[in-house]
Amino acid sequence: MEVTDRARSGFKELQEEVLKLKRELNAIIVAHNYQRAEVQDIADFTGDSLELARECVGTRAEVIVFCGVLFMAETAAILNPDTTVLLSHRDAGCPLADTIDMDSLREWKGRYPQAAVVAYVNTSAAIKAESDICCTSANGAEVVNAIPDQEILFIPDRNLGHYVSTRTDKKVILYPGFCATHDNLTVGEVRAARQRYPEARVLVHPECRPEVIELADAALSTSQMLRYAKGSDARVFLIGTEEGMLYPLRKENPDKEFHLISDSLICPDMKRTTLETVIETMRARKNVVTVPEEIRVRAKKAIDGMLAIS
Ligand code: CIZ
Repeated sequence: MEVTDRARSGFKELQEEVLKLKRELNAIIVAHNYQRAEVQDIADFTGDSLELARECVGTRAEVIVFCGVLFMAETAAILNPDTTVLLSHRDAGCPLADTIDMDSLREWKGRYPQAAVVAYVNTSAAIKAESDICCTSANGAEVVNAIPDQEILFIPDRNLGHYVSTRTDKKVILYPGFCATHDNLTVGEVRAARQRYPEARVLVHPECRPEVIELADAALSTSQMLRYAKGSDARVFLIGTEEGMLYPLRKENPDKEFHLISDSLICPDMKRTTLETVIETMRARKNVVTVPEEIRVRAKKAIDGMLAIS
């Protein structure tokens, strides 16, 4: 998604409007690594969902504007109960998080009553509240290996769960959810990209299919990709995650080249947020994300369990 100079000057006015509203609302703005470049540019913090939620803890701002998708804004609301959290687009959801609802979780728990439920952060607050502990794509294996249970019901991403299972001796039961954006990346696309850039390092997200991960040099969360690219002496990288990630990678490493493995690595929900939707959200103080206290307390326990380990 290359941005022309003309578009950039259009963004400038909108960005100034966002900054004005930010002062009026006493707000902070956080943006996920997958957001549009012009949205990342107006954020006080960018990062992965957990980094952002933690960045907000202790904020003196009255409002957190979360540019991302619903489960991420919920995590911010869980960790910051006294601050108003606004989601940057009303319909920005996560199809992966939606692959599991309370009925299916209870059914799977019934099938494996002895298993500990490890929930990827890409789940609703209600699902987190029904789980034993959370994990992110950066710390899945660390969490699974740290808890005493030998049998794990990993929800909802089967690819991340499979990746974790290759890093533990424990029995990992996979729930069949997946992120369509990552799951669509194919072995053929990775091979073709490698042919175009034979010298490149291939970095993919662990939400990709096992056979794609096998072809990569590393399977990394977005925060890990940033650290890897910075610390690596390689100059060219092929990236197998959502397109928005190219922006922070290029910004932090102007002397290196980053290419998306496939043009289809675009999450429609992440792209719903634009500068216009941020402005509408802030002007109307709308899309307030709340988590009922009874759910919040139990979901926070699952998140805190992870934070104590990782
Ligand atoms: O937790 C996140 O932010 C997600 C969804 C991905 C990542 O690797 O950062």
